[in-house]
Amino acid sequence: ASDGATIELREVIYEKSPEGIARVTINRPEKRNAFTPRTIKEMRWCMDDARDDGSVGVIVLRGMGDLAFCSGGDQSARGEGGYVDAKAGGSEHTPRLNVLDLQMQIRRMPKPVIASVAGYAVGGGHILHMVCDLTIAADNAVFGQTGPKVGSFDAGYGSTHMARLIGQKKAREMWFLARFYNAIDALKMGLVNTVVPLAELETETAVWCREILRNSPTAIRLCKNALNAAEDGQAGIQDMGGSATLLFYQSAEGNEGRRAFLEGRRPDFSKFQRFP
Ligand code: 2NE
Repeated sequence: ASDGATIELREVIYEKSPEGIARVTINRPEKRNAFTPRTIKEMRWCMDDARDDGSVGVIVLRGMGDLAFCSGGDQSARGEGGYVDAKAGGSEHTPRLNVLDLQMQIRRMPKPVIASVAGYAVGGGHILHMVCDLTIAADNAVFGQTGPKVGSFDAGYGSTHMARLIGQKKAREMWFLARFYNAIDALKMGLVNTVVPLAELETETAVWCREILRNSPTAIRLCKNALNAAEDGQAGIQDMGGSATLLFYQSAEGNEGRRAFLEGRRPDFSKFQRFP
């Protein structure tokens, strides 16, 4: 991670390939890959590492096994006030909904994040795939929100981004009725990018990653910024602004200001063109 701190990964598997693909796998198949605060903490660490590692160009998010991508928050870890870690003590015993932080982290990741979905992507797991930039679904994938059945909801991206993806009527249907939808339904609704046979999910995901890796990382970063900014308001503009500053810092004009300050002279910006 950026601060050099490491974490023991117990509920997540993190792998990086030499070609630039980082893979984050939720590893709780016995619970259909439901997440606890600990799972999310580990996923956030992996995302941080993938962001900071310049050799990583694409991140794949997936679940262990063929039965589930993620079944949302672990209901057995949900106490009276929210999700807590089992046998946790101290601050870890505090109820928290840190999956919202992970959603924002994926959204702000300056590299594409691809959800590779086999089996169930439901509840908070459905929202995780929605906030990913692309979703590749296996033909056994099942999508849906279960919150209204178990006394939960996501009134953030889980609702508003969904409406952007599939439209207001369909989003209301998904939340109010809490039905499940198969992969073909999801493709028709615009929830996923493609559907492939389960046996081909891993190879097809790699094909998409490699195609992205051949393209300009800066162009992709700015496109992601722009697509987010239309929806994310000031936070989206800040993210896009950060990318603009990053580029400006690499320019001669940006460096003239820095150098002049360090050299104790007036900056000379006269040599820089004012583009039409
Ligand atoms: C995912 C689904 C549809 C799978 O059904 P099935 O029949 O394939 O498996 P089964 O037998 O239900 O589940 C296998 C094991 O996984 C556990 C089950 O309890 C079962 O355990 P055992 O009986 O073998 O001991 N399991 C599955 N999902 C779990 C979960 N989320 N928490 C704890 N244990 C889970 C079916 O299992 C299902 O409907 N699961 C519940 C989905 C759900 O309601 N998720 C929470 C929604 S709320 C949420 O995620 C959320 C939010 O709405 C807003 C913000 C943040 C989070």
